[in-house]
Amino acid sequence: MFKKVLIANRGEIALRINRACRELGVKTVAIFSEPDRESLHVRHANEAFCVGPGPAARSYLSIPNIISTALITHCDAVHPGYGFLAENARFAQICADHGLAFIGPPAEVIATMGDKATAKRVMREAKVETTPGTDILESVDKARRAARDLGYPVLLKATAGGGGKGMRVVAGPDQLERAFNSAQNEAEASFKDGRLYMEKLIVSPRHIEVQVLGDNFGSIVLLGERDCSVQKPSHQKLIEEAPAANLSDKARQSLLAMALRAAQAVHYSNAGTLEFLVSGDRVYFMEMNTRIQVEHPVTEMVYNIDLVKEQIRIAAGEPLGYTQADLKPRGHAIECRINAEDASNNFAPAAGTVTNVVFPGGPGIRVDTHIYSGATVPPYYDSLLAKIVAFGETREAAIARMERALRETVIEGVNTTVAQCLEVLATDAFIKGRYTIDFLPGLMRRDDAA
Ligand code: MV4
Repeated sequence: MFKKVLIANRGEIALRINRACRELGVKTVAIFSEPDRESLHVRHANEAFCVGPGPAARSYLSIPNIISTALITHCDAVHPGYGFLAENARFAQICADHGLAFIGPPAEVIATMGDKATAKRVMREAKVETTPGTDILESVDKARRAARDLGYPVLLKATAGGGGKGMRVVAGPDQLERAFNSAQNEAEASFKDGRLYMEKLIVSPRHIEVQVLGDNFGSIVLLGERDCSVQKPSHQKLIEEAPAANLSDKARQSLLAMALRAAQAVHYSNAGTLEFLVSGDRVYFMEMNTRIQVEHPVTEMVYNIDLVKEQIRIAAGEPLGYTQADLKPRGHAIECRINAEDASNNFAPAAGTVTNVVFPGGPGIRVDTHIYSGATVPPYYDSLLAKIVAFGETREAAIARMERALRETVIEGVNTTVAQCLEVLATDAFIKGRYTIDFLPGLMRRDDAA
């Protein structure tokens, strides 16, 4: 096992990683930016070092500052968390080149999955069904022909993208050129890579993802699915649950079979997530995320497993020590993301000081947060304040518990998503477990009109 891990992140996930390390008897080194000096992740770590000013490019994304901190403090591994450098193949390779174990898959796997068009090609070759579409399109002309073949509506996507950046729905041929140019410009500006590919638009699918764990000896297990369809128009997830409600046996079987084939095809190791679009019984591979995800706690609750500890053990060279048959889910878990946001500014992420906070507790409730009364929310980073997770023996019990927990929650000083979460939990579509990716934008539009 490692002796000391550098946690290359901030916020709740830095705390989460610190907890896993402590329980494994591993020492921790936190890094922080100047505005994060008073953060909980700094206080809880064995050592902590400032790596730069507020803007992430000069602190949490500064590879030289992070690597030199890890080397000076004699760390033997780096946990990147999610966001920031978590899916940066160059960072993973630089860690390896400096004798630091990167707690994640190998750099080549990150690079392959990070290029979305390449990832789809690899999956098609592995006989995993992907959304019908093209490889990279070199010109508007090629895009026009491809759209005619696929049939409108189509979707242009950035190969360097994911998460919706550089993505455009094209309803008909008259919109194609404009959409192509604006998607290309956005991708070029965001990723310095303007290359686009095209897919047939799947109308009103569910977004369901599968958690995988692979060790360095070729063993791969699946930890079921999460339904992440409750997302804002900005593609920010609001509520996730495990297992997915009302998933047909047929859809679940193809989802899991495809996830296993996909993970095996790239010899996946460490924790990863395969994202699928599900429409009726049809399942299409969309992307693979080569990191621990924000919503990992819902899987932890139903599988009674610590995914972050598993990540660390795997990176330290330990075998999984269990097989698929040993993994049996139980009950139901729901996560609500509590973000700071400005309701008067189109729910944009907000900064400020949390003047008073009381988080919920009691049976079946888990709260992952770095927030305390007096904590500041700097403007530089994503505005996740807390994840409230409710477990129940049934979906109904989990919903009731979540509602109870949200009503116990007090957060003063910044506006949050607590009310939005409560609103979703009260809808017929959510209660019945019959919702798709169009559900939340629809709910929000009705709000705007009111
Ligand atoms: C799609 C799609 C429909 N058809 N691809 C959104 C983010 C990026 N990861 C891919 N996304 C989508 N790809 C095809 N062929 C719909 C979406 C999509 C979406 C996916 C998951 C969750 C929420 C979403 C909201 C809007 C669009």
